[in-house]
Amino acid sequence: MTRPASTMRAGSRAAFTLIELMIACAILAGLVLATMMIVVRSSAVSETDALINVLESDARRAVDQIAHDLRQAGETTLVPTAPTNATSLAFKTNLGYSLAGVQWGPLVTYAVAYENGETNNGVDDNRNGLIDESVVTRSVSGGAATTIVRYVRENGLNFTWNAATSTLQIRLTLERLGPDNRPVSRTASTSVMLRN
Ligand SMILES: [Ca+2]
Ligand SMILES: [Ca+2]
Repeated sequence: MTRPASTMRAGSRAAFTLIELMIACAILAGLVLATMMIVVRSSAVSETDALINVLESDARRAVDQIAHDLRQAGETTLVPTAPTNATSLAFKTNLGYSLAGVQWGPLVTYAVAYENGETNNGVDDNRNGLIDESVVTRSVSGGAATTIVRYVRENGLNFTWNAATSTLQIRLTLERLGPDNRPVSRTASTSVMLRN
């Protein structure tokens, strides 16, 4: 027994509609997936941008603080003298003049120290994703050291004397883990002309 032609047309039309529906669903799923990937990617990008802003701002603030101290420093008081890629620096600042000459202030020291739980061993001891990360400390006359900035890359603080221009270059590199667990670092630097 043969089915009427109208029934066959209706059946093929229904099958065609089902295929169309499946294709439409596949396209829709693809679009949703692509949109989700764009959202996730742009979210990671904006998190990285925010982290970069924090790193740049923290590095700049710390370098500016060190430079502020150094502007009144005496060239002859620098320890080490004429530093080249030194990771610490001590100096005295000029407090004024008397008959005896320059009145030097107490010894100010900027240095790096390993972050709490970190030791110098090439291993991430405190499990924060950063290896041998440090902090920059400031101390006066050998007193208690105050941390002025954290997340300093190992050996990320650097002082270099330029005798030709009587300037001291300060470089500081900070590093933290980004949203994709890859390290993001930023460096701030400045040169200070010593007045004394
Ligand atoms: Ca670590
Ligand atoms: Ca370590």
